[in-house]
Amino acid sequence: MSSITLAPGLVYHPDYLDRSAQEGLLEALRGITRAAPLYTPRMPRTGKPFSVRMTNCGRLGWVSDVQGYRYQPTHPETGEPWPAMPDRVLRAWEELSGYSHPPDACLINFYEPKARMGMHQDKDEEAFDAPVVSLSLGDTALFRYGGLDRSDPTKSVRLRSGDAIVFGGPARLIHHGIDRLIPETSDLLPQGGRLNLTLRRVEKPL
Ligand code: MD3
Ligand code: FE
Repeated sequence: MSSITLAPGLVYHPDYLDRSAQEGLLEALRGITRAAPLYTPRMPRTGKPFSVRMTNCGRLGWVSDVQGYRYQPTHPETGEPWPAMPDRVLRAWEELSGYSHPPDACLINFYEPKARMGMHQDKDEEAFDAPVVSLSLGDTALFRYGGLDRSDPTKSVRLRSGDAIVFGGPARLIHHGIDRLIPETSDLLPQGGRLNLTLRRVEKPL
C-alpha cells in the first residue's frame, strides 16, 4: 500500500479502497442512511443550512444546529441511537490511525455536485492525540488545507474515490475545507456526488 506524507502528520493513501471495497462500503452506507437518514445541518446562531448533508455511525455523532456544534449519541431528527460502524471502517482505522483505541465516531458527509465545505478546524473532540482518518467515495473533491493559523498559506489535493487521508500529530488542528467537486469523475454513485467518512476518537480513553 503506497502512502505519501504531504506535511508532518498528514499522510495520503491514494487508492486505499479498491473498487469492490468501495462498492461494499457504499452498500453498508445505504443501510446506515435507511436507519439514520441524511439531514441538513445548520450553522450555530444564524441557522444557515450547510450545503453538505450529514449522518453518523458509531457511538457518537457530530451534529450542528442553531444551538451549536456537539457530539451526541442520537440522531437529531429521529432521536434513535446511531447505527454501528461497518467492519471495513473499523479495519481502516486499525490499518491507518496508529492509535491503540477504537474510534467512537464516524461522520458521514454527502456532497451533491454543487456542495462545498468552508475552511475550518476540527476541535470539538477531547482526544486531540488521536488522528482523524478520512475515506472518500464518489466524485473527486478539491480538498484545501493550510496551517494552524487561518492566514497560513494553503495547498490543494484532489481526493478521489477510494482515497484515504490521515491527519494526526502536528496536522490534527490544521485548517481545511472542500472547495468543490469535479463533476463526472466517478461512476460509483449512480447520481454523482461524493461521500466522505471521517473516523475519530472523541472521548479520551480511560
Ligand atoms: C484535517 N470533512 O467532516 S475530509 C469534516 O471531505 C471535514 O467531507 C471534509 O472536514 C470532507 O470535518 C474533509 C479530510 C479531513 C477530515 C478531518 C480533518 C481533514 C482534516 C481533521 C483535522 C484536520
Ligand atoms: Fe473538518
